[in-house]
Amino acid sequence: QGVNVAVVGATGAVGEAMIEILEQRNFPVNNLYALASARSAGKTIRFKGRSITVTDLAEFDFSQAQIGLFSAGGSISEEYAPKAAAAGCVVIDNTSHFRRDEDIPLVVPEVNPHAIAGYTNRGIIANPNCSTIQMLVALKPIYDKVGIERINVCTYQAVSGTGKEAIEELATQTAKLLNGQAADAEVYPKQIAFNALPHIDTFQDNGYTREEMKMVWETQKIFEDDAIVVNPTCVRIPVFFGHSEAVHIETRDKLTLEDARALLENAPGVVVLDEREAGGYPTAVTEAAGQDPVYVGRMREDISHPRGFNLWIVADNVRKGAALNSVQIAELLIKEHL
Ligand code: A2P
Ligand code: 11C
Repeated sequence: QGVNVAVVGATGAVGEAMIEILEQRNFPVNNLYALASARSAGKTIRFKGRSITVTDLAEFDFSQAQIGLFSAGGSISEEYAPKAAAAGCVVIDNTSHFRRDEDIPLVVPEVNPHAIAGYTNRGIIANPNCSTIQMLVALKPIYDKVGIERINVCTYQAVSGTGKEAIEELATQTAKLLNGQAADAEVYPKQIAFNALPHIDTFQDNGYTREEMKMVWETQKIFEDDAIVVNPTCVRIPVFFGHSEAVHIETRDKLTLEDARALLENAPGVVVLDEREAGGYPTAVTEAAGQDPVYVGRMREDISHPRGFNLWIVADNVRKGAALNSVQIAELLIKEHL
C-alpha cells in the first residue's frame, strides 16, 4: 500500500535523479507516472526493474497521483502545479516559481521540517535552490547555537545545475578544445570549459544575479529571520556534478573551532572532513558527486573579525540540492501529514 507519484520532467537531469532516489530509498510508490514534453512521450525509463512509458504532461490526469515532484522549469510549474493541486495531488516543486510566495512553504527537512504543514494552503511545497540548501544544512546548528548575523558566500557551481544541455556543452567543448578544434558556446554566454563565469541566472537591477538573490531571499525565509544578511557571488565552473561554497559567517556570539566541530559532527545530513593537510578536505568530484551528505571542511576562525568563522561546504547539487531534498520532503509529507 503506497502512494501514486508523478515525476514532471522525468527525462531531465533532476527528474532522472528523483526516480533513482525514489527507488534507492525504497519510497512507498504504488504507481509511478513519468511525465515530460510531447517530444519524449513513448520513451521508456526503468524503475524497480520495470519499464515505464513516458507520458506527455499535457495529457496527464493529476487526480491519479497523490504526490507530484515537479522539475521541468518555472513556466511549466506555473501552469501545471495549481492544476495538479486542484486535482488533489500535493506538489513538491523544484523550480523557483513559488518559492517567495508567503503562503507556500519552502523546506529543507534538516532545517525547517515544521514548515511542511503549510502545504494545506495551496497544495504546493517549494524546494529551495541547490546553493541555498547545502549552505543552510551546514549552518543550521551554528545558527541555533550562537546566532548568525551575516553570511558572505562565494559559490563554485557545477554545470548540471543548468540541465542536460549544459552537461553536454561542457563535455563537447572540452573534447573539441583538447583536439585543437574551435568550440562554440551556446548554453552559456562564454566558454565554460577551462573557465569560470561569474554569472548564474539573470542580472537584477541591483547588479546581483538572480541566483545570488535567491540565496538572500531563501535564507531569510527558511530561517524565518529577516534580519540575517547575505552577500553572495555565484560562479559557474567546469565541474559536472557538485557545488562548492566558500562561506564566511559573522555570528552573534563567538563560535570557536571546537564548538563548530562538535556541532557539525552531530548535525543531521552533514559529514565533516577537515584534516588540515593535503587532501584533508571535501571536493565535488572526490566526495560529493553521487552522494547524499553535505560535506564540510576548511573550518577556521576568521583572523580578520572577532566573531567571524569560515567553512567550505560541498554537496551534490542534483541530489541534496534538488532531487534528494524533494524526496525527503515527500517522505515527511506521507509520514506526518497525508
Ligand atoms: P523533455 O525531455 O521531453 O524535453 P533539463 O533541466 O535536464 O534540461 O530537463 C528538463 C525537463 O523538463 C525534461 O524532462 C523535459 O522534458 C521537461 N520539459 C521541458 N519542457 C516541457 C514541457 N513543455 N512539458 C513537459 N515537460 C517539459
Ligand atoms: C544552478 N542553482 O546551479 C541553479 C539551478 O532556482 O532551482 C537551480 C535553479 C533553481 O544553475
